[in-house]
Amino acid sequence: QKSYELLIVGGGTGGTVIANKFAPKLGSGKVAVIEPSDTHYYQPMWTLVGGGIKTLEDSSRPTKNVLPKQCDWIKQKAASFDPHKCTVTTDNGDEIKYQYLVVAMGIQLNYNKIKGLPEAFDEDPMLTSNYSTDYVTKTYKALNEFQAGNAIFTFPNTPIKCAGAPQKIMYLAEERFRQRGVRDKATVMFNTSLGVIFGVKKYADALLKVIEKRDIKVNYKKNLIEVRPGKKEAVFENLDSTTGLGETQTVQYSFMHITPPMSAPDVLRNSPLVDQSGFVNVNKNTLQHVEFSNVFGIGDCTNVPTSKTAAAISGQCGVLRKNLWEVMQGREPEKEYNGYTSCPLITGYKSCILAEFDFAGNPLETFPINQGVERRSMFHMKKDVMPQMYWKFLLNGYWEGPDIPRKIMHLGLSQ
Ligand code: FAD
Ligand code: UQ1
Repeated sequence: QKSYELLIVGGGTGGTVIANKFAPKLGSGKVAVIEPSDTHYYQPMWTLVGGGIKTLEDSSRPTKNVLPKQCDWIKQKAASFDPHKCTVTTDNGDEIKYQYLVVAMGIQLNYNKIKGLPEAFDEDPMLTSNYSTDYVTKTYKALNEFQAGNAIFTFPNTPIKCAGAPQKIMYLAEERFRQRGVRDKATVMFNTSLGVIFGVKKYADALLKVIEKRDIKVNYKKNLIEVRPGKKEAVFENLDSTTGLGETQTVQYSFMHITPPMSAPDVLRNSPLVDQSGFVNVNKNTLQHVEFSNVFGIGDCTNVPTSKTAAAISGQCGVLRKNLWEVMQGREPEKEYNGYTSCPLITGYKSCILAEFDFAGNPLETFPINQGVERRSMFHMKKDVMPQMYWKFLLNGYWEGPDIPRKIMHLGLSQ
């Protein structure tokens, strides 16, 4: 049986950041990362891949190149957790013991919860999804083949990662249709399970203006439940109790971008680490597990009530670094996460609204300018600056969110 001082489960954004913060400090053989995938993806780039601005290769690096050399990479899937015995068992039956555990397994995509999926993706080239490496490269091809009819963009009835992504690709598509001269033959529609376009009012108001200007139709409380690629039909369930709850509606699609229902990973849901929602049950401020004090969680797999993004991980990783270190020294965790998260809401091939906010949904903007308007500068931030920040600084453990730059830039200014 192998044993580590720190075991990290999941080597995506959160797991890799934490490995890079602790492995050099604790030394060789002390830290292990359980991660089944050979490839690490910068998922925020997939919106741009779907829009034809970047390639899938641009968004990837070999896992071995992003993990620190001092850590052991266990190329397996975690299969079960026993936090009372401080062990994790992997798919091949190995039991690994830990002193401290960080869970960073991300969120699970459940395409199969929609009838007809995932098979329909193989049958119909006009069905796409930026959320998966299997389908993201279909998106731009389909946008270039689209001729006429309904272009539908969906938002599921579950928590998801990057709540802006389902509509960002819609704005790129709408502009691409205009560039290609097919816009007047297209009906662009956003069918969302939610009752609002975005959770923070300031940015929701800005997006509704964009939607009006671009002649996009928004249908609220509509949840995709079935796809029939042969007939090019999409079936939506009505979630609105005032207009026939549960009734279904069949809509013809020419093109459809699907954001799948998501959940905590099954392995976690069947473990003692989660709350009734299935997500890892941590203190939202300290990120320490509420029951097991030697366990922490970071990112999309936790029940921290903020929007699930890589930007949120930038806000969480410094808190986790400090608090885990305190606990390792026998002290209490003191640093508190404020819920910082961000969503660069791409609204076209040269524009972006950079939403940034905290737990309360109050805007927490880095730049001393109003970020609630479409800006070309923010598009370049998203396209050119953020990827560099991700690979060079965040993953390596050198970027702990924009708290300090925000304070500096706001010195002497309002806020
Ligand atoms: P991930 O980075 O998803 O990592 C989870 C890891 O756990 C994976 O490597 C996986 O292989 C591993 N894993 C899963 N199961 C197991 C197991 N059983 N055992 C071991 N390992 C396992 N964020 C932004 O900040 N800005 C954006 O603009 C943005 N846009 C996005 C657009 C799209 C289309 C998508 C899909 C995401 C976007 N995000 C964005 C969200 C961002 O990518 C995620 O929030 C972030 O990657 C979460 O990090 P994580 O470490 O929690 O999970
Ligand atoms: C961020 O730090 C981050 O992680 C690198 C992102 O992930 C892609 C983001 O989208 C954003 C917006 C931030 C925040 C950084 C700044 C400079 C506002």
